Amino acid sequence: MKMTFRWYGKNDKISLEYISQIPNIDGVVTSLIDVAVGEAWSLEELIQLKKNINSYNLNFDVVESVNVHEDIKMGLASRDKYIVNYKKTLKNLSQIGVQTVCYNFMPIFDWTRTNLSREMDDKSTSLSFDNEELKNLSAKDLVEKLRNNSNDIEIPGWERGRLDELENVFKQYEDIDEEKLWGNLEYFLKEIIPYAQNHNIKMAIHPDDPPFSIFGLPRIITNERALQRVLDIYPSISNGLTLCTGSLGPNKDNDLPSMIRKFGSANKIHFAHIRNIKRESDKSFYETSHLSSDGSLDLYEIVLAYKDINFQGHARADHGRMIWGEKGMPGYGLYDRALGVAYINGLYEAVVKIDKV
Ligand code: CS2
Ligand code: MN
Repeated sequence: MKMTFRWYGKNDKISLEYISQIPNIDGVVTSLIDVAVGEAWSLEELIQLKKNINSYNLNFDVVESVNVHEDIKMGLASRDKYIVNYKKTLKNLSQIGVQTVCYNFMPIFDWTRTNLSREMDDKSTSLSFDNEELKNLSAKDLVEKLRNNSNDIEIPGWERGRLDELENVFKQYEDIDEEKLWGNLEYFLKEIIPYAQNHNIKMAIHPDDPPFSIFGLPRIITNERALQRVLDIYPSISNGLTLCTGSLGPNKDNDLPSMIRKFGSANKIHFAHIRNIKRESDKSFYETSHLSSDGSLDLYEIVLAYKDINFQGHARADHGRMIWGEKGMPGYGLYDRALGVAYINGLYEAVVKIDKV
């Protein structure tokens, strides 16, 4: 398992130097954050970015994310031009040696929470999702609420331009049900996967977060059956998964260690996101520290499953809380994610060594 850390490029307050000081960090995962969704990423900028990352002795093997333009998700005629751009980006990424590209297929909203700074008993703050609260909010209310709640930081996946068009986009989704969305994903994969394979890039779809419909929008990448369906659309080494425990975890029926064993032993997990959440009532949850006893997921069992399949891919500690007075990008501060890495390192060392006793 190669341990990585998500870094938001020059907009990130966390420096590459700090990241390089976290024990066992192999590299960062990042993206060209300022390029609008749907535009091709330039080779020159990628070369610069890689140089900068490498100068801190960090690798740049994984991109998170090359986002998919809404027109592709909606299946509009204009999708073909965005697919052409997507391929250009993949080609340029392959030229700088990127191996894995994480992406998602969530309509309109990327990861969604109702509170970006819920205060815990110990005064740390955390991201949370309250399904009852969501029922009383319109999509627009939620966008406003989160914008006022994000320390003035533009949250990736929630970029202004795209969300300002909200009503319009919602209207366009009115006649897109789950099966239509599957069809649009199929169209995208049949174009992209063979191209990625020719360029030695592994695509890794990120599950929907949370793994159920919100605001009546279809969400399809939610469980084991769905992940298998993605893989069956175009079987290829380049058609794989980002197994995100925190995104799949709010649904208690998702047995994560068993999914890791199943998809991992078939060589389909290209990127592992490891974090914990605490389930509250049905469909409500909050993000906890990574520690098993703090949340609903057993991180020991999860890491053990990765050891059992001899996982050689990239992993990262996913979101963290805000602790020690840090004011950072929601979910993406330094301290708690670094604690997460240290904890995963410890679990990994233990499960490997105990095996040899
Ligand atoms: C989230 C997402 O769970 C997560 O990792 O922070 O933003 C995720 O990075 C994207 O949806 C992947 O495309
Ligand atoms: Mn994730």
